[in-house]
Amino acid sequence: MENKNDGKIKEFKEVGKIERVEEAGKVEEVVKTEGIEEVGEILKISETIYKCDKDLIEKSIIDARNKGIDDKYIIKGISIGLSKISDSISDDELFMPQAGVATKVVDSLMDEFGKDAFENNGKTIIIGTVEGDVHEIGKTLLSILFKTSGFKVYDLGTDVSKEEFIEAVKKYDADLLSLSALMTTTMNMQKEIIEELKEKSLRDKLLVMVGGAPVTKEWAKEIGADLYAEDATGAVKIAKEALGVK
Ligand code: B12
Repeated sequence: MENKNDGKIKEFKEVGKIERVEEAGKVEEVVKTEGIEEVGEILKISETIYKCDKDLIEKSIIDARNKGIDDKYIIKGISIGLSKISDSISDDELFMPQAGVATKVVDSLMDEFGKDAFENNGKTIIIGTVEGDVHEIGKTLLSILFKTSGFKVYDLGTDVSKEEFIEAVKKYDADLLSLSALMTTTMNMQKEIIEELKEKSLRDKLLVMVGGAPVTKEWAKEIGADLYAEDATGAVKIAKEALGVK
């Protein structure tokens, strides 16, 4: 298969404390306040993630650890790389199987980071793909980006029933419920879940966000969801705004 992705992160307008600007074919990295070594490692990790190569991703993270780089910088690299993947899928620059590889590798590494490595913005998100739907790549990408952005995340996986979502909302006292559906045949579950939340009087203090390839802003409005985003980076931004966190 042709590889559309050359592995180069071409432009970061503003990502955390690093600015990368491409001018006349030359990439300039403008470092605001981070130490030089950390920035180099952050960029290395983000680029291996964007290259979607399992071995390179693992190696870049192990290397950074061996150099004593703090996990919070490693997580920043992961976040930058996955955000770029999300943007590239939207722009049709990246093949889905590649995104699937990167997401799976990163997901399998997430448990290695201690709780203290993540920022904590005090808000809790429950995420899952709705019942009857096993598509997990976009949902997992979003789940990791929520985690690396400071949210406490409970990822219920795929093919999650209405009842399981409701139980989790109660159990974890969630601030936001994030429902992914990748098929026109399963989108309706998002509606059913919102109706069930209303019936169980759980709707008022909870924001519901819907998304997935067939989901539109109009659908979100029609079923009474609070939030919609087209892709994972947009979802993080919108969730932060809606919940009033930085
Ligand atoms: C990979 C894939 C599979 C894989 C899934 C592997 C896995 N572990 O996830 C496998 C092979 C298992 C599969 C199975 C099936 N698939 Co499929 N699959 C796809 C495919 C090619 C890519 C999906 C994907 O991973 N995209 C990459 C990720 C990153 O993108 P994404 O999921 O869209 O997520 C982004 C956004 O949508 C958004 N997002 C996602 N979730 C959420 C949630 C929220 C809250 C927000 C805000 C945003 C958000 O952010 C993400 C990143 O930016 C799509 C085609 C397509 N172009 O979408 C078909 C597709 C979704 N599949 C389809 C079908 C029909 C099936 C099957 C029924 C096929 C079959 N006959 O068996 C089964 C269904 C199984 C089931 N019960 O779910 C159809 C659905 C058609 C429809 N009815 O709408 C599609 C559209 C293909 C097609 N053109 O026909 N599939």
